[in-house]
Amino acid sequence: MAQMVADVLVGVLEQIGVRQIFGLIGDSLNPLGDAVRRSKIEWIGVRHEEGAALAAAGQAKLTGRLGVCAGTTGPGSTHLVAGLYEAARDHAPVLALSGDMVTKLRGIDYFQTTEPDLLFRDVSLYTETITSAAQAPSVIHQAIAAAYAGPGVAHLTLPLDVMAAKAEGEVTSVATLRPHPEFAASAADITAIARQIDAAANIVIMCGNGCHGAADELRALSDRLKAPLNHSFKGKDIMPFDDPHWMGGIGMVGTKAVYNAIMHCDLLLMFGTDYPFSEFLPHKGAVIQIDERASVLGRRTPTALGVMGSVRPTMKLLLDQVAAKSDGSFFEHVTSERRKWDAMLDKQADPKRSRDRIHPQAVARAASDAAKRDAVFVIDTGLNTLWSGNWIRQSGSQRILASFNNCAVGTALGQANGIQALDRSRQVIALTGDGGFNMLMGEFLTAVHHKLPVKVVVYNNSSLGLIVLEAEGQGLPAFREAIEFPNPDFAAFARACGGHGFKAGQPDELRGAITEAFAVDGPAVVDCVVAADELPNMPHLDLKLAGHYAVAKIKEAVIAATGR
Ligand SMILES: Cc1ncc(C[n+]2csc(CCOP(=O)(O)OP(=O)(O)O)c2C)c(N)n1
Ligand SMILES: [Mg+2]
Repeated sequence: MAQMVADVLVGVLEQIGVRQIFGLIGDSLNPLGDAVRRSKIEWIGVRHEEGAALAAAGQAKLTGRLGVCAGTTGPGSTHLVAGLYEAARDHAPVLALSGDMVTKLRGIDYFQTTEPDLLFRDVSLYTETITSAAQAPSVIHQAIAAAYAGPGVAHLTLPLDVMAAKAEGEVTSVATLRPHPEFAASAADITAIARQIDAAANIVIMCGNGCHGAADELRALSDRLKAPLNHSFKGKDIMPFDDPHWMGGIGMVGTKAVYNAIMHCDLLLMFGTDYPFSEFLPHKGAVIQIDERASVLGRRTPTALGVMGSVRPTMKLLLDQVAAKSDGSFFEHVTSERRKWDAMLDKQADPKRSRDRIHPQAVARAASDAAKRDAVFVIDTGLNTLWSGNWIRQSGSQRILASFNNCAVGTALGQANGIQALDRSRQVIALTGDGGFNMLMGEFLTAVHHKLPVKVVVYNNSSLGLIVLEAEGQGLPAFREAIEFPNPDFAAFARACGGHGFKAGQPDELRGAITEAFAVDGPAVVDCVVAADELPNMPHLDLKLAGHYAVAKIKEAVIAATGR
């Protein structure tokens, strides 16, 4: 059979190591589907295209390699868009494919008309329609190159007639389509960093996503400088929770020990992080930032020195130049503060804390304790982010992903499905609020259908819990009618889908339910009914915010008494 343009596209994806395409087939995607059917690539049919985009994003975020998703003409592709922000905001390379009607029907308000290149404009670094067989190879190459260069989302519109047309040539320069290699900072920059480090007393090192793979160098630098290490949420999984250098996170997924250390240090080294919340960054003292991305240098807090480079090779060179410090008192102080904070976390997570209700911290801790040493955790958005983010005790070989910069509810299961498809023997655990699970619970059917044994832990508080806190933080009473909702029996739902379902309604059921769910062969849901009134820890609470909570509480009391 003569090659179609669709075969050219699938052929290059196969060559660069893409193993799955996540999508929902339909009219204009049929030539693509046919080419996939004849290839080594697995087609993973989802229940909602947002699930396809999330799966591709999850893969790309975990591996740094291209994830691919597809939606058909019009509505099939509009459904992709929301999920693609997960890849766009977390800068992960994804190729999104939109099927489209035959070219002769464009521009006349035909059935299912959209303008995909316009629709995908904001979420994509590159978007183009393939308009002819002759143009296809170079545009396909350019799209994948753009996704890797960002990294981010590239999008192609695929008109049905062009995809089914006879191919005119293959994609060339395939070897150029790969993640970019690490590079060290310049010698002059390294000398400048070393000079400032040598002149500073109390130093803190903040480790972001760019520090993955650099744990040994980070420990060596921490020892040399007597500098505590802390991490952004994206960096939490780099080291085991009990590594003595690793003092915990910053901000709401963070510890008071780290907040105080950052506020009182003389020099903060920001390595591979674009941590966005400036209020948790130093108000005084100096900052040096090292990152591969020139555009992130200096944009979150006043920065004395911004250096372009990848963390690992830059640190290797830096270790040859910086002098050892002898005063360990700052490090020891932060260590003792961190121990106190950890003891407080342990107390809050104790399943015996209340006899009649499960505290959400205990859910996170139970999942963490039951997880395999190389498990992948995928965390959803809401109050549950804080429970999972603060109470998981990572092993150092586990991975932790979340909707980091997109902060979108309903994203964990879809991403978990994509990650699980990469290796069905690895344990993948999605931790989600009930609001988040309800949003895309149909993607549990995708897991069952494609034998993706994801484990889903649901924090069931019958509420969009974080919104209570957000409203009160703005001095507004919580709008209960908008925030609270009834849930189905999630365990029964899981069984009805063909998966396994477990429920923990009382503290003494929690560990058993989670352990059993993690042990079963195949996808499982654990419905954990948790206390809805639990408040997260605030490593930093200013007077203005405290005042807003107080005002909101008074308004809520008045509503309770008067009904208005
Ligand atoms: C897609 C999306 N819609 C709405 C929001 C705003 N939002 C942030 S957290 C949250 C509540 C999530 O509720 P749930 O999943 O039950 O988690 P909980 O806070 O109860 O743990 C909402 C609606 C968002 N971030 N993303
Ligand atoms: Mg909830």
